[in-house]
Amino acid sequence: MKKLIAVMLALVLVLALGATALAADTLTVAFSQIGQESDWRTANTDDVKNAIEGAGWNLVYDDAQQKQENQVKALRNFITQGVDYIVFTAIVTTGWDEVLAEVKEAGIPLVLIDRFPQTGFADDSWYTTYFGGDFPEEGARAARWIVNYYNSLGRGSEEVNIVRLEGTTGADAQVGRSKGFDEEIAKTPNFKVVASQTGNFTGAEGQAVMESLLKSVEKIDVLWAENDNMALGAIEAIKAAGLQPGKDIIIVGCDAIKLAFEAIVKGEMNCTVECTPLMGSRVVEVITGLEAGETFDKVVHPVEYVYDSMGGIPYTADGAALTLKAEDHVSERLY
Ligand code: GZL
Repeated sequence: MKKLIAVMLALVLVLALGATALAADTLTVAFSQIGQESDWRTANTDDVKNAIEGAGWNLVYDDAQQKQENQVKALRNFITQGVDYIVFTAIVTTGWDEVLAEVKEAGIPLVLIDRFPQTGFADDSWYTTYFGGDFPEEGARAARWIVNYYNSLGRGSEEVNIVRLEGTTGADAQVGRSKGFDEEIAKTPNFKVVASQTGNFTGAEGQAVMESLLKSVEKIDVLWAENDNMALGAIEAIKAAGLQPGKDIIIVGCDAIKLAFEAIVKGEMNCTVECTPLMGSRVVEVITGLEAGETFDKVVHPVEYVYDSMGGIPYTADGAALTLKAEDHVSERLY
């Protein structure tokens, strides 16, 4: 009997050691996330976290609560913990050189998603690959849609006043969307941005800024909001001012979240430019590939569309891609 117990104890010990060894072999992937400012961000967080854990890897997650200094701290903590990979989206484009040099020095592969950090490094060896929206193109699509929408109504030569709610100042998505929009809308001088202010990608700030713009801007024909949450906040302000959003003021957003589709179906919004938050499968594909010695293109953008109330409005530079009707796709939206 004693012999049997000894054998069983030995077996348990071997299994326990084996399991520990397995856990030690399991990759540890760290994810530095910006915060929880929008529906897009929540969908992005959930999708990436679920994919990393779904791959059987250990996840080390940090929510920076919208503060760059918290992201810098998180990156340094990841280095100290000796994680195998870092997944990173930069709240703003500047201020990263020192800590990203430390990440490179530590030899931890950096997988960039969503917002791209600008650096002064001599080459692009400091990161493995970037996956995220083509922000200047997203801004240009919004501008093209506005002009083509007015043209479709035979009103393309009117003087059209546009107000803009910008995203978080200095964020890659804000800088790119504003630049892309401005360059495109400049081709039709009768369409003018008469006021532009940050709403920081949040519904509450978008509503507050729109309340103030409604008082200060004499004639507003179009609102271009650099994300849907700000557009939805602005819609509340427009209604409170006794105006009809989607009719008295044309509303264009960005992200293509389900709430925007529902607002378009309700007639309170007119268009949303897609920017997908679903990046988890790409993160797993990249890390799995890197583990197998693969390399990846440095910059990869997902295929994205534009949805509106009517369909058929051109939104690409070549005029080939046409908008899809939101009401035909609202049921399939995942976030
Ligand atoms: C875009 C992303 C932006 C979204 C906003 O890739 O960085 O940040 O458009 C989010 O909704 O807050």
